[in-house]
Amino acid sequence: MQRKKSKQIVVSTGWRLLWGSLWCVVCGIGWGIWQWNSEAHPPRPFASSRPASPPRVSALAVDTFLRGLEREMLALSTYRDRTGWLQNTFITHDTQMLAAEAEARMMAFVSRKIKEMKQFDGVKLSDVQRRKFRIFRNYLSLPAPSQDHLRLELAQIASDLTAIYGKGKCYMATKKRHLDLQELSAILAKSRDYDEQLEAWRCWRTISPVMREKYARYVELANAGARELGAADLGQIWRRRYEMPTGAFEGEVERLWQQVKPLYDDLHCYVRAKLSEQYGGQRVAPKGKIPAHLLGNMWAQSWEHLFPLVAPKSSEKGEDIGLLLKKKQIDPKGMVRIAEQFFRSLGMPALPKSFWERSLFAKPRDRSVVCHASAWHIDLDQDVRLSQCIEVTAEDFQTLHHELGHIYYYLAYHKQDVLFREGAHDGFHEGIGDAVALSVTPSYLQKIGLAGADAKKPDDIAFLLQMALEKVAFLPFGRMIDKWRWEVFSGKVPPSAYNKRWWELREAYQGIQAPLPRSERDFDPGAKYHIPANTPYMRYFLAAILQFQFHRTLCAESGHKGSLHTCSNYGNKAAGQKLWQMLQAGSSRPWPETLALLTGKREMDASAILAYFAPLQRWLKQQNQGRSCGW
Ligand code: X8Z
Ligand code: ZN
Repeated sequence: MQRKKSKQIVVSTGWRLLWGSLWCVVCGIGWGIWQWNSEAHPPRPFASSRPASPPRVSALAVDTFLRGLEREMLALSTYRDRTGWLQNTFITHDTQMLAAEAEARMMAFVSRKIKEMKQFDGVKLSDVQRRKFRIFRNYLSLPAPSQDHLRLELAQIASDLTAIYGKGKCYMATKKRHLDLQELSAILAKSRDYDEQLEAWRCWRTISPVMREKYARYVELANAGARELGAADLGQIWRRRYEMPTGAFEGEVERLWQQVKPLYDDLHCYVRAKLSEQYGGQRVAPKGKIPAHLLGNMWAQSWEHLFPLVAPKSSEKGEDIGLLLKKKQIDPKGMVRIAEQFFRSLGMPALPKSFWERSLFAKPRDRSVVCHASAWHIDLDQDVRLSQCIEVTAEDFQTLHHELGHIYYYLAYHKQDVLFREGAHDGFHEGIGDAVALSVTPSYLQKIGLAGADAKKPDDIAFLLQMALEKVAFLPFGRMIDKWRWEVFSGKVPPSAYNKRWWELREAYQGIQAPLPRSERDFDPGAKYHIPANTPYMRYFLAAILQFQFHRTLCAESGHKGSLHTCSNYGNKAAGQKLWQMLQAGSSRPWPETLALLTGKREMDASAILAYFAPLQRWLKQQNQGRSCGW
């Protein structure tokens, strides 16, 4: 996640920081080695033939090394994030080059430091030192080979892929013009015209075939980088971050997936039946997979836009938050203020002034930007920013809370040592804002005056169905993306099978299918942001589970009685205090400890999401009676 300023200043400040910190770190290391030498090999008057004793390095030498490393890392990551922010909010040839160079510098630094760390092999380290070494080894999501030209090539490819996605536009013949992702998404969300939706779906997938070759090369290079770090491939680096024995993390993910799969199956069965009624059994086979373009979302990853189509006819459906916001003439910035107010009601601080000055809240008309929402921690201190092309919709209101979750995490852990300024694991980071947004209930909307006192509240089932379309529908998608990537990184899936395997997994996990023939001339994974952007995805699956665990704990802290889905922690300082305490810990301890700090339990566990949706699941089972579920 990353950050701005005028180009001139970015470059000059960046170089100053770089040189300054390089100098300091060189001092630090020099001093560290000197210490090591003088302790392990005290001057001896006569040569001895005794076998060398294992190196003994003082804790101080390691601390000195780490302090230097963290200082330099801070400077480099700040520069990397400033150039990254620039590219993200202004995609041009030059910003791409700048971002790629800064990334390459960061990569070079990591390679160099990891080599230097070898001087401490066999040395007894403290828990904190060992933890910092481990975090640093797995720090990069994109480690590069140590040869300069390969490193630059990889950074360049990564930057190109992001830019191709960010600039993506395609021609829709029926509209006689080029459309971007936001416009195409709006068609999928609102249209009920099979062919129009199909055209929008197909159109977006024409932006990604050009990525295919670059992606295959990126996999080769990143794997080479990963192997230099002692991993079998890049997927292993990503999994190592969860601090579990090799293989155990995959088992953990599968365990969680099996816990929630029956709930997904019930939802799938119900939604398929409704779509079959809408589009006819020829187009949506009552026992088959659902065509991927009919679920209201470009990737069929969440289905909330289907709510009007699948909601029980006689139920009270409640108010659409997007309409409420529009009625009150609340603009994008106003939406951010409402979300900020929620976090403040939990006792958290106001967002810094610079956040309001430097963030991107709306899509600029005059330049290409990456519209996919992101939260940035530019200087790992108070320079936090949001980049989001906010539209006044319920979906973007939800996303805003998600992003502010990242930003409050940044603000909470900024006093930790640099290497601990991270989430307990990345699923925590993704789950905080979502956990808070679970408190955006109909009662809360009334309480803050967004909905009038006389506003209609949705029935429990309608409310839960709306939530399930967003949260439960997401689960298999969250599960399969990195299953695909891990297989690609391990070589199990070669470039010649990229698209085939992608659709096999989509079919198996989500029970959806491509509505048109696909081939290896296509590269459908590239049409999902996180693939070209190299953002690991398992984090979102974990977050989808964890957020309910967090919510359940905070509701207990607030003294909530009754069903979980009616709980809102708005204004509850005790709950906020507990949450803040967990956020402050950053990644300073193993995540099970941090999880226990909040929830009292060391395991991720799907029982909270199942409890939340239990009334809906009972209802879905009734509705599905007589239907043949599964695909
Ligand atoms: O990418 C995001 C956030 C930024 S971290 C907007 N999400 C995933 C996605 O859009 O695919 C949030 C939910 C899943
Ligand atoms: Zn996020």
